[in-house]
Amino acid sequence: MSTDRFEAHDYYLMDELLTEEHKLIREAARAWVKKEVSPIIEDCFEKCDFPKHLLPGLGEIGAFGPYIPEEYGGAGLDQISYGLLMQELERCDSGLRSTASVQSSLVMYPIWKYGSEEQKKKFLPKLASGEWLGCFGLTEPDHGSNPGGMVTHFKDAGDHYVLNGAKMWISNSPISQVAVVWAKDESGRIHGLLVEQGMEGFTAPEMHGKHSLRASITGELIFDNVKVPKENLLPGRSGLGAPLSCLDSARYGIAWGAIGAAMDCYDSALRYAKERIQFDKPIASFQLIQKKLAEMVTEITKAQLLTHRLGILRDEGRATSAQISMAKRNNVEMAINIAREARQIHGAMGITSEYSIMRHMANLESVITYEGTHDIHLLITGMDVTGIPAFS
Ligand code: TGC
Ligand code: FAD
Repeated sequence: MSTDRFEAHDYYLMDELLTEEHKLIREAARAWVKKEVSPIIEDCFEKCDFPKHLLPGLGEIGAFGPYIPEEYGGAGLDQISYGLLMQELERCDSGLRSTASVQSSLVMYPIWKYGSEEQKKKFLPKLASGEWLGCFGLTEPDHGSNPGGMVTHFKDAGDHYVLNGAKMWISNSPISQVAVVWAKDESGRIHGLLVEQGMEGFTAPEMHGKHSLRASITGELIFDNVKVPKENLLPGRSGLGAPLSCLDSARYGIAWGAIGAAMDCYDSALRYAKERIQFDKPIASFQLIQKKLAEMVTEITKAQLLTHRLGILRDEGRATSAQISMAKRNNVEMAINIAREARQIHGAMGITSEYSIMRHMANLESVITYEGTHDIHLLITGMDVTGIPAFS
């Protein structure tokens, strides 16, 4: 078991941009993670075990639906607070942040934004407290980057809908009480349906064999003539823009989360470089090691500035999807590069579970793929600056 010796480094005095409330939220999350998660996370990763008992604690620190209004059980916080929470969770493990991202941005967000008042009252408070877990079904076996091509569909059968199809790579699906499922109606228009655990014909088998995000549970969603009550359709929005708008919120959280993973790798590398003696000197005294550390802190600082500004734009309702794509893409690549450099600084020790580096590195391979791959986000920026989509 590794010991959590994390210390945050604030090179550009970013804390001065935070309110007292922001700092309190961050410190509470940091303390909870250190006490409850750090001691068990390597073991969970090694055993591919999702630490389900942490769900109420995540609810208590406000990680489920931080920006959802308090009347629905959320914490009613701003976007910077949401980001800081995701940073602290991913500082420990991307899988932990994933659980919170999915619950907040991909399950609670669409119910809050597009759900009926009855749906909000039924689902949001239980999701906010962690009593219930939810998942988001967009990706299909043959439709990943191109969700608009989905084949999962439903038919109107009078007093209910009949849903058929399958989703794959769905975080939390095997243990979720509710799945937000995106499917086409008879005219081919995409809608969100709330499919509940126990509905006849609905199964969510776990997917095995992941070498990444092992402390997070991933599965399929299989619909075999599932009868979905009509009141379970999200009435507020249809079309591909509906699920993509949820991704905006989740991708924003990932941009902050990736900074957390990078901060952890940098902090570990800096400490190790000062403590490790070779050629009778700390390796931190060698120029090549200093180059790595200097570049790490530079890249983290740039990402912090980019992401803080994005948070302000989101709070003002001015952030564009393309700006979010830029931050997600930049920060995840930054974090994966830092994890690789930190691993080198740790020498052979870097591949062991004594340090979090290798786990972060493996996790970030999922993070750079989900919520839009690295190249899809590049194409989104390309489209934004040229006005020409190059997806197909
Ligand atoms: P396109 O024609 O560009 O757009 C279709 C409609 O959607 C609108 N739109 C958006 N609306 C809101 N937010 C966004 N970010 C939006 N992007 C596009 C667009 O304006 C249009 O509206 P309308 O009214 O004109 O119909 O769509 P396209 O089919 O060409 O695809 C564009 C593309 C490739 C960028 C998009 O499909 C995409 O982002 N693909 C990546 C798929 C993806 O990110 N999947 C993620 C699955 S969920 C997940 O990974 C969870 S991991 C969870 C975890 O564990 O943390
Ligand atoms: P593909 O779309 O097949 O892409 C393969 C490669 O082709 C990539 O490099 C991609 O960039 C490239 N490519 C594709 N299209 C283009 C193009 N037009 N131009 C250039 N290159 C292109 N999905 C959910 O719906 N819900 C979840 O909860 C969820 N959780 C996940 C958890 C994990 C651990 C993982 C790994 C994935 C999860 N996903 C989830 C799925 C994820 O969103 C998809 O894996 C992702 O969108 C990419 O789809 P794909 O894997 O099918 O890759």
